[in-house]
Amino acid sequence: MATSEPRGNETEDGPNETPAPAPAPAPAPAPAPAPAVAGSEQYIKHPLQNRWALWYFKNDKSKSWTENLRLIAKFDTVEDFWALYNHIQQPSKLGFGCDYCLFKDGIKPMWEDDRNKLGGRWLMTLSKQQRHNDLDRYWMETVSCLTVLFLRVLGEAFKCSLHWCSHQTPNLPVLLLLIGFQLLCLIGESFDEASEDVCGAVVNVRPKGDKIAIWTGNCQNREAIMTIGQQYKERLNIPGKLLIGYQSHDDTSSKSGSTTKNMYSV
Ligand code: MGP
Repeated sequence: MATSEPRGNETEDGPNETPAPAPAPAPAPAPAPAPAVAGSEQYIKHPLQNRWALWYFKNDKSKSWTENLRLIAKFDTVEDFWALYNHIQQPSKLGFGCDYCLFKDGIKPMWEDDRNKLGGRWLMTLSKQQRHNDLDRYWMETVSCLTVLFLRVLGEAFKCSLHWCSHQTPNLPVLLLLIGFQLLCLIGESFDEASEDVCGAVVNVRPKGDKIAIWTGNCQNREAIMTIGQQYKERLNIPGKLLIGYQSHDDTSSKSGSTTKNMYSV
């Protein structure tokens, strides 16, 4: 797994500018499953059904939007996901204007990609207060919803994380993440067949309020989109009366005002 590391600290005025992560070297093709060593024992990494790519966007005004987008790492095992997740800054620590994008390998996190261009996104807009209260948790939940394939290897992944805990003395953040993961596994629901439609997810850190979105591949696939939206909302525990909207990328990219009309809402 190749990684580089967004770092930043928050001040009272909001997150600082963060140094851009170093460009990621091309990741080696992943043997699945790959043997790994834990202490004196060998164990097998637990493969996901998709390989995922994590991207980082830093808003440098001297560069184009595309140039500001960098690949951080790819992963296709549960273990590599957690290694990466533990290594990078949580969204609430990123600077304003920064994004994380987690997309299936082969799909670039942009409207123009063939797998996105007919699609759209379920968009959650957060209040400024929610940066402290909800942002990191929502992103964690989003990522876990997205990599539904974790849930297909649920039993194995669960056993694996327990095994890992019992053979390591993990630091507190790792331990908390593992506990969180195990809880998510236990309560997890998947998007089922609709997960095929999922392309990725994006978190935007913005002074006006942060945003988290799940991108899907075809805004005409009403059934899949509604399934994803309903399960996502349940997963995040969003109250029923609070609507979230789905907007096509076409509408978003051609909008003239500050809002885009919703094609669907749940
Ligand atoms: P944004 O980063 O998605 O949201 O888009 P932000 O910063 O909250 O702005 P707002 O317009 O939603 O209020 C900001 C700008 O980044 C867009 O207006 C585009 O210029 C550019 N941009 C964003 N995306 C997702 C893309 C993309 O996929 N492709 C290209 N070419 N530009 C994009």
